[in-house]
Amino acid sequence: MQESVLLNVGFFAKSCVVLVCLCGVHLIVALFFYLTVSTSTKFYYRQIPSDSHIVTSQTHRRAALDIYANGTVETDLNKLIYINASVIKDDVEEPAVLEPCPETSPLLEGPLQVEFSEPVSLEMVRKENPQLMMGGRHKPSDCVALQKVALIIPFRNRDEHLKYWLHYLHPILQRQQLDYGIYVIEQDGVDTFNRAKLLNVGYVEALKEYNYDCFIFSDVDIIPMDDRNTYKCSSQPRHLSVSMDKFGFRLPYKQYFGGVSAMSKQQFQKINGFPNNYWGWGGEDDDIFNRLSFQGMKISRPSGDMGKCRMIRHSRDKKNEPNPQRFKRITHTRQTMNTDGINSLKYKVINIEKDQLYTKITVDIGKP
Ligand code: UDH
Ligand code: NGS
Repeated sequence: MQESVLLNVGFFAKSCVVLVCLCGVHLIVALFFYLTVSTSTKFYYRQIPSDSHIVTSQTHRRAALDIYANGTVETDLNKLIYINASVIKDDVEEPAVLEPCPETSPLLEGPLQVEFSEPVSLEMVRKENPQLMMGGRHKPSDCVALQKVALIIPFRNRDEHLKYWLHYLHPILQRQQLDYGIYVIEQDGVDTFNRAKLLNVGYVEALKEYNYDCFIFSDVDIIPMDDRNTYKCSSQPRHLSVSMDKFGFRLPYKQYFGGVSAMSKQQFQKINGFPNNYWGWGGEDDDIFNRLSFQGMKISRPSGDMGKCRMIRHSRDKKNEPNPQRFKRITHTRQTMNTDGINSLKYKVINIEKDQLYTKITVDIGKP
């Protein structure tokens, strides 16, 4: 009898040990899964690039969960963008969904101090803008930009001006919440300069890289003095440098369209781009104005207050002397615009340089 009681106690004790062991194993397994999942969540968040779009709306997260699994997916769907990471688990993963940016950016500061007395270096500008992607590209991280904007700069031997332009413009364009890229189009060789042809090249080359819908054509020496002068396109072609210091902060004449202008892809195509045959200084901007008005478009402009800008003082460049043919040419725009433009553009790309701050494309555009 005593023996059987002892046997029963022994059996009971053993059962308890087994039970405790089972609980332990269960705990370890639970702990293992908990740790694995939380680590993968942390990993997921680390994997999101700095420029991707992180989201808060729970409804949109659910929608994205239903639609995508595995891999990075970026698509425009009902104006929302979904970016998913590897493993999707409804209660763990939070796919990124973005809403469109507001019509007016909340980041704007208004009037800005612009001066050119302190020297700037490219290294310094790179450090000021660590968030840029190669080629001088950027887009907002918390909303979908309303426009994809290519900024085209005609260029030769103006490195000092380019540094100031990049120093001032990158922060402004980011505050304006644009999805943008900077294209410096450099004329190769020493022949007569041709601003409008370089701008045509910039349009074509930028479109090879990304589906831009808006093009800003900017001289390298003009800096806006107010970030409310948004570098984007409107329903009509837009002139942005309307109130320059060198003209006493006024338009020099009503049809003036030089300096900085903005045109959508459709507007640019409608006028067959810019003329290719204005070699040397002057007249090409008047020809562009003529093209736009012959196609029934009107110029839109910011107010004189918001449109204030500064030009970096400089002397006339070599091989950009006033073009003696310019007055005659602008009287023939109607006859020439359908055959001289983007449809007749010929050039040869010599080099493409990708910097953090810009894409520089050196081109042979021939000579007069
Ligand atoms: N550009 C160059 N290199 C050149 C010529 C022109 O990069 O050799 C580009 C540059 O982006 C410049 C734009 O073309 O901003 C327009 O050329 P511009 O600055 O020569 O034209 P602007 O009308 O000046 O601004 C004309 C000469 C002014 C002489 C004033 C003398 N006091
Ligand atoms: C006009 C030129 C434009 C030029 C504008 C401003 O006379 O190309 O002056 O020039 N048109 C002709 O010559 C036909 S500026 O004062 O900026 O040098 O943009």
